[in-house]
Amino acid sequence: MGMRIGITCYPTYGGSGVVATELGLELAERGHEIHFISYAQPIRLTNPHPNIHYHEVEVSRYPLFDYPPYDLALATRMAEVSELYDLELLHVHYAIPHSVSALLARQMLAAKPRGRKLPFVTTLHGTDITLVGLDRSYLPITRFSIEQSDGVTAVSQYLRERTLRELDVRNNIEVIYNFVNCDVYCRCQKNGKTRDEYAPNGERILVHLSNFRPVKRVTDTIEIFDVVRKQIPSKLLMIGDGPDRSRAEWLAVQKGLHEDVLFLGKQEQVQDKLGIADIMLLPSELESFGLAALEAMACEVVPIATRVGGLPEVIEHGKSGYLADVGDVQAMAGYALDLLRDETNLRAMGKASRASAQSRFCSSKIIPQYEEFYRRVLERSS
Ligand code: GMT
Repeated sequence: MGMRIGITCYPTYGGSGVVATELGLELAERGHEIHFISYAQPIRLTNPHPNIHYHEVEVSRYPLFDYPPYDLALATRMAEVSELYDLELLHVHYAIPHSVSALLARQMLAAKPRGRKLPFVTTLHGTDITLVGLDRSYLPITRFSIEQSDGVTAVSQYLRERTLRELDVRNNIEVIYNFVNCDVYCRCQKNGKTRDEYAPNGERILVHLSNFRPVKRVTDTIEIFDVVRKQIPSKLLMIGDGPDRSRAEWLAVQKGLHEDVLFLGKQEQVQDKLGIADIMLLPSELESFGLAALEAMACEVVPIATRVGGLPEVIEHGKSGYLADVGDVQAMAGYALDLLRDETNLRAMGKASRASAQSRFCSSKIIPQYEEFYRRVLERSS
């Protein structure tokens, strides 16, 4: 029996919004009625689906509001949509401010004459805890809204433990890993540019995918590529955009790499680009999970990443990719060179990466865990 679920996330580019959108799409496919409630249509919500609805949150701008109160407008819309469409549950991605808005919406409906229940689930993604949640000005309300949630999930064991330790919250936090649709993410590129268009002379293709925030250390990506390209003809595809893009662009120019580093900006169909690459570089300072690495693995692209956060839960060093210390550009370049010099090993490891993604993180494995989790939350709050 399908459930009626409201989903709120940051709709722009970023891992949490991607996970929330893909989750909504997968749930809709499985017969649930999904209502996205946000200030813009989630970016990966491109194809219409009869079970998917989108409700925009309008934020009034009065001269008095130096800071328009989005969280209040969101709470109001959450309560309204839940009443209008008889939603059973809200699922918010990223604690701040979404879980606070969901808490308000739950209270608004409970205060109605016939008191209606609207439980909510919060999924923690990473920077909502590691950066924002630990900012003193946000910490008490983040802790409060997590504790008030009817269910809490984290995208890795690392994030679960760190939240329990540093926020000292009293709830159970269940780990439900991020997932990838292994039918869509594969080495079966149909619509995108072919390999020859980016690498016309048979060069190797390395790829980086992120929101170019400082935590991603995008300049390390350029440094690694500089070492690799000195030895092996290759191209680097930089997918995404964000605050550190121009630093990376300048570095590529300074190092004389600008013809081989291709900044593609934000892309809608990342699987088309991943499906033609050989290696993914993810030299982040921290990743609670590292969705980009998982998407690459599903496309038989070997990830070379840092040994931080939840990445060791996703990548098995030496089997489905490589891990190095943060900032160890030489080690990461060394792993890339070893792989690129040996085509047989490169392809074998690419296949091992996909096999690992398929066996542990395919949507067909993870989505039922969310369904089960929702059912338990609904049962508890009925
Ligand atoms: O990585 C970012 O800067 C975006 C951020 C987000 O919330 O959109 O990503 C976090 O959530 C992703 C999806 O669960 C994880 O795969 C990323 O590892 C995590 N980012 C960090 O922990 C830095």
